[in-house]
Amino acid sequence: MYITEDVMSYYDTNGDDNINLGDDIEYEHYEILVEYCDYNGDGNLNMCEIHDCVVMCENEWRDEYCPESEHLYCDCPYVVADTCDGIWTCDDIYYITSDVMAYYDTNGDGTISSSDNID
Ligand SMILES: [Ca+2]
Ligand SMILES: [Ca+2]
Ligand SMILES: [Ca+2]
Repeated sequence: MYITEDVMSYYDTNGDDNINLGDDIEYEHYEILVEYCDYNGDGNLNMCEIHDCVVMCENEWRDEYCPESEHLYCDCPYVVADTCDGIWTCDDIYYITSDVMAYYDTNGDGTISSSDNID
């Protein structure tokens, strides 16, 4: 995680959490990063792409120097701002689920059933 943040703070010079040509980055570096890390091919490198890229590098390193070690899998710990309005994140769904349950599960047994007091 710290490595990812170092990479971001180094290359993301305008602080929008994406690495692209709007940043003060040498074109050669940008090209290399995009070639290896731009998984969705949009020419931007966001926090999760950098994160996955660092994980991939770690796994390549393991293949070479510690082939006995299993590959590392890490979910991206960063929230990447999505450009589409109105989408829900897993956190949103969690809170909405809690709200729905609190509203309909009137006897608090963790299920919504005919024994609850629903209109
Ligand atoms: Ca940027
Ligand atoms: Ca991308
Ligand atoms: Ca219930």
